[in-house]
Amino acid sequence: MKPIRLCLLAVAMAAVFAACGSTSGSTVDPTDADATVTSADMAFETETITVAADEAFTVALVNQDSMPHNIAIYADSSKSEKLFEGEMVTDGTIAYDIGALEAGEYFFDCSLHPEMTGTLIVEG
Ligand SMILES: [Cu+2]
Repeated sequence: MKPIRLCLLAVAMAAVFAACGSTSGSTVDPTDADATVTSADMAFETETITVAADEAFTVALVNQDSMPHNIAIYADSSKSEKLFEGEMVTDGTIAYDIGALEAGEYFFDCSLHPEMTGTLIVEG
């Protein structure tokens, strides 16, 4: 019993250290961003973010995966009108400067993994 538990603990600790470890892309303090999206296990853990209308804003992406992710913003889930596409980041944090948007509800996803989706609410 005990050796197995110790082994599981070691695996869990390694995962935690890996998540806190290396970063790539431009690194920023996500607390400076107007909104923060966290991705882990091939999904956006933060599915809805809210920002103010008619002023430029920053969104931090905290990607805890070893797979690259980004945030791409579209007018709606039909993805017919792309408004923003961020640089990819792998196992790290990146901040995106996004231009002012009109009040409304927008759709975002990861360009590489379209099954990762979220909602951007721009409040007027
Ligand atoms: Cu992705």
